[in-house]
This record gives sequence, C-alpha cells and structure tokens, in this order.
Amino acid sequence: MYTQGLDQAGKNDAGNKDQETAEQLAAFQARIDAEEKIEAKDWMPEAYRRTLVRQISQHAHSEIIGMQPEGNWLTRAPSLKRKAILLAKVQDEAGHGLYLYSAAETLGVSRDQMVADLLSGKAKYSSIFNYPTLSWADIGAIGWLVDGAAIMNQIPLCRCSYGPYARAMVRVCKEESFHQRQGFEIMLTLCRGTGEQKAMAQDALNRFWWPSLMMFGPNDSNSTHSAQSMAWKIKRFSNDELRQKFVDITVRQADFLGLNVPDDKLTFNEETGHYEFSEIDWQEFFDVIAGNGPCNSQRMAKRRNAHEDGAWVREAARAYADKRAAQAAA
Ligand code: FAQ
Repeated sequence: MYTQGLDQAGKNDAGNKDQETAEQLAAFQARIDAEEKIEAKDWMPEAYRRTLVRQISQHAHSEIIGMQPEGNWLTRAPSLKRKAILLAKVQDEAGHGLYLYSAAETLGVSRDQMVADLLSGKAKYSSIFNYPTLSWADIGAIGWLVDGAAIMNQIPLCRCSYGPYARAMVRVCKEESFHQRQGFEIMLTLCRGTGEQKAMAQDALNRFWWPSLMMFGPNDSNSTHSAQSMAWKIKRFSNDELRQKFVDITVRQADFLGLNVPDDKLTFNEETGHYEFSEIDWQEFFDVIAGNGPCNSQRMAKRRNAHEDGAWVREAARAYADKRAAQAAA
C-alpha cells in the first residue's frame, strides 16, 4: 500500500507544535518560497499538516457525497449512451475521493478517522452537493458549472506545495475537464432542442448559478485560512480571484448557449476586462455549511446507510488481510 511506512508522516520531530523552533519554521518557509515540493516524510509545521488534512479530507468527502446528486439520475438518463456516460462520471468521482483519501493518509491520518469525522458532522464537504437535482438538465448544469468551478479551483492545486496532493490533482483535473465538457454538451443539446428543453436548461442554470459561485468559499475578507494557505502555497489564488475567473469564462459560455445568467446586475466592465456581479447571498452559504441546506440531512443519511451497508465488505477485507498475514508469518 502506498501509505505503508508513512506512520510518522508529517509529524514534526518533537511531535509538538510548541517545540517547533524559529529556525525550523524559517527553513520550511524557505523551501516553500523556493518552490520545492514538501513530501510525506519531510519535516513540516504541525499547522501545515493540519491544514492539509482538513482541506484534502474535505475535498475527498466532497467527491464522495458529490456522487449522490448525479447518481439520482442514473436510472432516469434519457438514453443508454447518456446513462453509460453518467455512470462513468460518477465512478470517476469515487476514484477522485479515493486518491484524495490516500493523499491525506500520507499525512498520518487514517481513513477510518476521516470517515468518522464526516459521519459525525465534524468534517465539512462542499456546499454545492446539498442542492437537489430536479430535472435531467441539472445533470448538464452540474457538469458545466460544478465541474467547471471545480477545475478552476483545482488546476492551481496541481502546483500545491504538498507533493502527494499536487500529484493526485493532475489526473483529477484531466477527468474533471472531460466532465465539464460532457455537461456543457448536455446543455447545448437541450438549448438546441424544443422550447421546453431550453426552458429546462434555463431553470437548471437559475438554480445552480449562485450555489456554484459559493463553491469558491467566503469572500477573501471572511476567509479564515486563505492568508496562511497562500503563504504556504497550498492555495495559489484567493477565493475571490478564482470566483472572478470562473464568472468571466462562464458568462460567455451562457451567452453561447443562449441562456440568461440569473443576475440583473451582471455587467462587463470594459476597463477592468471583468464581469461585475451581485453580492452573493452569504446567509444562504453559511446556512448550508452549517448543515441547514435543502439536502444536507438527506445526503448524510444516505452516506451513513451506505457506510453501514458496507460493514461486511470491511470485515471481509480485514479477515482476508489477517489470513494473509498469518500465512506469511507461518
Ligand atoms: N462548502 O477559509 P476558507 C467537486 C469552509 S470537488 C463547504 O476560505 P479554505 C468535484 C472552509 O472549509 C468540490 N465549506 O477555507 C465534483 C472553512 O471551514 P473549516 C470540493 C466551505 O479551505 C464535481 C470555512 O468555510 N473542492 O466539486 C466552502 O482556505 C461534480 C472558511 O473558508 C475542494 O474541496 C464550501 N464551498 O478554502 C464531484 C477543493 N468554502 O474547514 C462530484 C479543495 C469554504 O475551517 C460532482 N478545497 N468552506 O471548518 C479548497 O480549495 C478550499 O478548501 C476552499 C475553501 C476554496 C473550498
């Protein structure tokens, strides 16, 4: 297993934040500033390790919970081809979750612990997956907007200072890029279809636009982790910078589709070369991440059931591993 032998990964020599010396911290920052990759067995400040465990595990949980809204349409996809594509996409998301759990494990946290933190509600997952998928067009909107926002955020993560996370993101981004295109293609097909189909696409955009912008996190002024994460080159761009890049690209794609972005104040500023948009409803965002979004309880209930249903698989794997270990010892 990739993570075997990394039991001490990410732990500083003293295993105690109070004993980190100024020299150690300065030498670590110098490595970051020199664009060196930090690897699992390298010395790192305890706060760097904790930040990565938080972000990578939350990212992994998002991929896993994110399978649910799209999984909802697997049995109702409009054709066999659409069903096969959606099935492959949902499986890709499961794979992303697994790479990310593995990357987090290199930091000395167990997968059992990460899953326990998700199931207890201690760990977050992306706000976007707490919205319902009411029509087939929502599957197009998720690919186009949600995967589109995910790529915007994740391409810079391929240059994250922590090697195992950065490397995991390379393949994830390639797959997300395919997901984004398949979503856009669903939207294009609907927009070139009947009036009813186009209205369905518009309705999906209306419901997914603002939640997609919220995916990038709070405004920079309210982002508790950004300054430190940027100094450590975990994040390369701030939440607002990435959100703006996403708006600038996506509004033009909506124009191409002939759809209206649901924002009366959306205007292109010729001087800055950027679109200006309305204030996000931050109350809604904070309600959703506090567990009070439209589907939070449904998503968590489904995940808990799936975890319980999988208990026999974990038991069987454990029994098999014990048997192999006993054979090897004999
Ligand atoms: N939802 O100080 P910041 C995908 C929390 S993958 C929920 O700005 P940070 C693929 C944040 O955790 C989507 N919580 O935090 C797919 C923190 O709370 P904490 C997931 C959020 O970490 C597509 C607090 O607010 N992608 O979509 C959200 O510096 C289709 C303060 O915020 C990633 O996870 C939110 N939207 O920046 C799958 C990418 N935003 O932890 C299936 C990696 C913020 O102190 C289908 N993550 N919070 O309790 C990141 O880049 C960062 O973690 C940010 C947040 C940018 C999300």
